[in-house]
Amino acid sequence: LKIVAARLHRVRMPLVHEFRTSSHRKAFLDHILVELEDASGAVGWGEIASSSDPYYAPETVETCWHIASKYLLPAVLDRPWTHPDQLQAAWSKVRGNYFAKAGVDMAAWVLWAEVQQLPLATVLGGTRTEVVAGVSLGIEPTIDDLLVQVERQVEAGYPRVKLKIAPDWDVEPVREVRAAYPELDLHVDANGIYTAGDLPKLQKLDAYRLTMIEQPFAPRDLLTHAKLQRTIGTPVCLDESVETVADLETALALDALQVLNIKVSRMGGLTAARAAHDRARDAGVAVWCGGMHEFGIGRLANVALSSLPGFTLPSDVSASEKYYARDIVEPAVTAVRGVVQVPQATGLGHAVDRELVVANTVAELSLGP
Ligand code: OSB
Ligand code: MG
Repeated sequence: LKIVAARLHRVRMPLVHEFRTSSHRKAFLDHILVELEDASGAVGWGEIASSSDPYYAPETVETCWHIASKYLLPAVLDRPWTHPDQLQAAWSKVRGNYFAKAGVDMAAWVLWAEVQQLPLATVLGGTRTEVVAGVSLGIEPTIDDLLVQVERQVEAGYPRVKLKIAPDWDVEPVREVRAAYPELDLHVDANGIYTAGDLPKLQKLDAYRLTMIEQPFAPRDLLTHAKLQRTIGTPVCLDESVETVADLETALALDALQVLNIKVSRMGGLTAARAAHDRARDAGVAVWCGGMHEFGIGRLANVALSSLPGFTLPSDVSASEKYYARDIVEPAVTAVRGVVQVPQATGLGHAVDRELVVANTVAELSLGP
C-alpha cells in the first residue's frame, strides 16, 4: 500500500452543551480531519481531536496542524507499507505530539480496512458486536443543574455516569448524585487538579462506592497516585499519565492504577492503543476507552477499539446527539439504552458527510497530487 495524497480539514462544530472540567471549558471544537488516499483512489479518514488550548494535553489545534503537515504526512507519503502498524516507524523521530500522530495513524487503519474490505473493528482484532457506553458530565453552575444532566442521561439508558470534579466541586456533588441514584455506576475524573496535600479529601470519596477515581493528580505524579491507591478501596484510574506503553509499564510497577482509560488520541493512535490494551490485559488491569468529544470519525474509531476483548468497562462512546446537533458521519452514531452497535460494514462503517465537512471547514491543506 502507498499513500499518494493527503488532505487536512480543520472543521468547527458547536457542542450541544458547554463542557467544563477542572482544567478547561469548551463550547465548540476545531478538530482536524485527516484524509489519506492510496494509488487506487481508496480513502481513509482520521481525526485529530486535540483541544484548542494546551490544558488537557500539551498540544493545540495549531501545533497539530504544524506537526501533521510538516512532519507526519511528508513521512508517510509515497512510502510503501503492508500494515498500518508500520507507520509509527516513519515518524519515529518525532517526539510526543500524540494527538497529531493519532489522527494520521487512524486514517491509515481506516484506509487499510477499506482496502481489505473489512470493518475497522475486525482488522483491529475486535470480538464484540456491541459496546456499552457511559457518559461524561462536566462541572455545572449548580448541583441542581448537574442533577438535571444526570437525570437526562440515566433516562436515556446510559448505565454509567462520570462526573468531572475539582477542589470546589467534589464531595458535595458526589454525595448528592449518589443520594439520588444509590445504584448508579458512578465515577469521577479530576483531570490532574489535586496534589498530595489533598489526600484526606480524596479519601473521603471512598465512602460513595465510586467505580473509580480518574487522574486525581498531575500526569507525571505517579507516586502520589500509588499512595492514594494504597489507602482507599476505590480503584484509581489513569488517563493523562499514560501516553505510551512504557508509561503504563512504570505505573504498573509502582501499583499506581487499577484501571486504565485508553484514549486513541492521547496514545498516538490505534496501534499504540491496541498495544496498551494487550499489556493491560496481561497485567489484569481493566480498561475502557476514553473520549475527546470526537466527531463521528474519531467516535467510530473508539467504538471499533472498544470491541477488543479487554474493554470490560463502559467507554466514553456516547451517541452523536449527546455532543452534536448533526454529526459528520451518516448515519450518526446511536445508542439504545447505552449500547452502541459495532459497525459491520467496511472501514469506519458509516459514510463521511462531505457536504457537512465542507460547510464547517475553516482551513484546508492538500499534499501530493
Ligand atoms: O478527561 O476524559 C477526559 C473531554 C475532554 C478532555 C478530557 C476528557 C474529556 C471527557 C469527554 O471526559 C469524554 C467524551 O468524549 O465523552
Ligand atoms: Mg479523563
